[in-house]
Amino acid sequence: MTETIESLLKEQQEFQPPEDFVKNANMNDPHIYEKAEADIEGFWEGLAENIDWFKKWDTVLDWQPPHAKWFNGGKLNASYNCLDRHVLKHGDKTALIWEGEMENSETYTYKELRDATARFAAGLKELGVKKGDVVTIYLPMIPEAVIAMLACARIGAPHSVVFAGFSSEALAQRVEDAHSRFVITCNGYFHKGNLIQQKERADKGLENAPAVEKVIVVDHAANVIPMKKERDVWWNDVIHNMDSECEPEPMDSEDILFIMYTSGTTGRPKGVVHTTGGYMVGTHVTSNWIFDLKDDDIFWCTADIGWITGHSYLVYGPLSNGATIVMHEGAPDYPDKGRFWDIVEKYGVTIFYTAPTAIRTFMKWGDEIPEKYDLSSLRLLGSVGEPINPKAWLWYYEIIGKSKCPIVDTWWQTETGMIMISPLPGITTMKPGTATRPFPGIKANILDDEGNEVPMGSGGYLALQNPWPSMIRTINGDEQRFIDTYWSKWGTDTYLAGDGARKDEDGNFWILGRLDDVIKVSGHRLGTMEIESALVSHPSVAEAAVDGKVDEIKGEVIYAYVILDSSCGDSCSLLEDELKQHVVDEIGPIARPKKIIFTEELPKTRSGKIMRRVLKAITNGTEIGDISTLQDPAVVEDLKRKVNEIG
Ligand code: 6R9
Repeated sequence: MTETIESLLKEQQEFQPPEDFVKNANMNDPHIYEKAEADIEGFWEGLAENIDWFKKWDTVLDWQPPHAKWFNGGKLNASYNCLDRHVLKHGDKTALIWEGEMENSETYTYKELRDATARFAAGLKELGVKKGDVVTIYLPMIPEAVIAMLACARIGAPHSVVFAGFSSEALAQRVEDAHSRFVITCNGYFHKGNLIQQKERADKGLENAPAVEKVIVVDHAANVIPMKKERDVWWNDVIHNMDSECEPEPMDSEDILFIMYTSGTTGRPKGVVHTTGGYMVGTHVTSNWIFDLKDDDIFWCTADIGWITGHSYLVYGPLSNGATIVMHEGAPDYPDKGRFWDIVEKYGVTIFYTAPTAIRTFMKWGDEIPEKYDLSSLRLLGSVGEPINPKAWLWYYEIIGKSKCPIVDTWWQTETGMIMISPLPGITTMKPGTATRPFPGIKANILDDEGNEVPMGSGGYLALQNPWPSMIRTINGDEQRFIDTYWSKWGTDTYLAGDGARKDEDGNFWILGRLDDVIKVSGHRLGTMEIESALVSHPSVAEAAVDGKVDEIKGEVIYAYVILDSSCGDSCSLLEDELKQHVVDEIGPIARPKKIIFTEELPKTRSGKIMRRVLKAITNGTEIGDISTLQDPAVVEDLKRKVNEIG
């Protein structure tokens, strides 16, 4: 009992950034918020000066809701900003420290990374990749992934990174949607000591993508693989004989830098389009102010480059700041549960950015693991991907940060490109569990269905009411979906984030989680309908409904309700495994349902729509509410009983 009270009191507790931190912070002017608000365009224009432009912009912002053009007329190159401009100043500074799964490592100075990038960029050109061609990158966490991204940026070929853990099917779908004729993959990689046959997986997917002309293969795991004549070429042969003088292509500010596929409310993932100038300005300044990057920092963002966090805060943001980044291939528990802290100690990591699901896992493993390591180099901690519960926040603060590192709880999305709500570590009073307040220049609010601000403390829809430089420009090939998804609830000038939130009396934003059919499993964003379409593609499944169940460690786990074509009788448990595997094959291991519940009926309205609200209550054992509009209210009791039985 006393422990509960104590922890409740702690949750109310406020934490001030340490004095030293405040004094030296890159941004410590508490009036920055009002200053930005007084002249938002001027604010962003000033920040754009931190990026090197081959030609300055004509206009800061051209806003025709919901279409924004930032720094229009300006010309720049993202790879130049991440590499060349630092080489001019300190080419020998370490840019990238790569720590492999097998405890092997590599480092690249800025000059080495620039040269490797330019060489590969020249090789891409030689293969026929032209400005505007989308290049799909299907690589694990290896240096070549960063080099490939930057090489694409260098020649103006938008990249589309597909998470290496995604299945063949998922790869094929994304390659096709992006009309990508070039794919970069590797022969294999290791995950927890097991060899993953990446090329085999890519080949299988590419059977369904005949338009692909070239597949570049990194030899990472030395496993022998078949190479398809004419189509496949080794990375080393691509760079062979190339010199490192491939000039960065001057890109228009609004030219596409990359496409990133993410989950939405339909079965089909959407290709979020980001452009060059605004994205670079946004990720540069947020890296600088929120992560307080200094010349001697060692910055480790644990996100995979297959997600937006890996794009913005492993690659573009920190490298455009000339920082030293750590990239880790592998899992936090391989070869043992101290792996992350071992890396922090080994490289003297100063800034560490990870997800709440990882923090909760470390917490479960016990304090004695991190306590074995010297974590004294750490000076700032970050969290991203889902709400961090106060208990996990406090653990992170005390056990990892030794009560001396500010924590930045950063709320943002694939679509926003950059962090939107977060403490500024040299200014903000922290409260465990809240991402605190919008970044200067960002206008966030909590609205009701009609678009009115909700009373203080009430829950509502999180909305963004100003354009920002790194905002999504469109959904690849589906402009209507772009408008319908984000800009239709209240009008084309207000962005619907999809999250619920509330604001407290200090103006802090508390994110309550998604209000749509998106779920977050271990910080990975998945669409319930994506998993449903995977399930119904199995010959025995007639219908499926998927839901997220709240989970202490993973945030949410997947519950799938399945109606079969015919009864599975005694072989239900066999089929359960088969269906789980089927989802893994269709999407990837991150989408594996935790439980499959076989049923005869789903909670549907009379018009046949699944009532998600009711399903959510069944899955989570919460108050069901009004079910009078259900076709067959008896199904609720039946499903509740089944869910109860499996615990
Ligand atoms: C960066 C990223 C976006 C969704 C977002 C929200 C959740 C992210 C959060 C958070 C609470 C935070 N989310 N950060 N919720 N607190 N600090 O995760 O992008 O994969 O597109 O997911 O993640 O629900 O809407 P993405």
